[in-house]
Amino acid sequence: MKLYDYLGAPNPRRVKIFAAEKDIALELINVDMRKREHKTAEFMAKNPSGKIPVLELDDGTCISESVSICRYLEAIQPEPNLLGTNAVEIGLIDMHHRQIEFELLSQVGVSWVNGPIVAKMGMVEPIAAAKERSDALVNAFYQRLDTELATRPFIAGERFTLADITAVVTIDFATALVGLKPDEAHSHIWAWHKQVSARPSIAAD
Ligand SMILES: N[C@@H](CCC(=O)N[C@@H](CS)C(=O)NCC(=O)O)C(=O)O
Repeated sequence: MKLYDYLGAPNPRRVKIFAAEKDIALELINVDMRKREHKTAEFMAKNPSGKIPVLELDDGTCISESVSICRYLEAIQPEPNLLGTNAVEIGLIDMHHRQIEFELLSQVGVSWVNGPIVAKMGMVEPIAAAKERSDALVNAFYQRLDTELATRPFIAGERFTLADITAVVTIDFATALVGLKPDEAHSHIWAWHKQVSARPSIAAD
């Protein structure tokens, strides 16, 4: 199986961590985003959205969307389970994961797109007011997350799941490239971050 990837890009990173947790080997194909290789006709035939990651199966089937790829990987390699084993757990993990995606990752994305690095690339006109709003939403979400992580060890409860993978990848990207590092006072976030970052799947990436 091939994974179309770009080093440092958060979405492929979460798939690579998910696969490593399950000891699934992926052949990584570098798509140079600086050269816009993700917008070529050849790549758009694999994913008309023009985004990475894409998982290409040996028969040529292409699956895009990080979570869809993770669902496929969980189906072919159920252990260790990362998406839930019974109805309640599946619902709760999905709930927490969607909140991380829709309330944190998406807002970090808005701050990124309207921030100085993307502006320097000259691809889109930054909207300062949009960044101001998304920065505030990210910081408010960090505050909430810190409170929640005071009551449980992992994002979705008592064990490590896809929700932790998406959260750590989002926070690392926000810290390194978007200027949105969680405040040092968020001790529960940082204790959780230290614990998950020590996992071989995350430390190796
Ligand atoms: N919803 C998609 C988002 C994928 C995505 O936005 N990937 C980024 C790299 S991390 C990308 O390819 N951006 C290029 C673009 O939006 O044109 C997923 O979860 O995989």
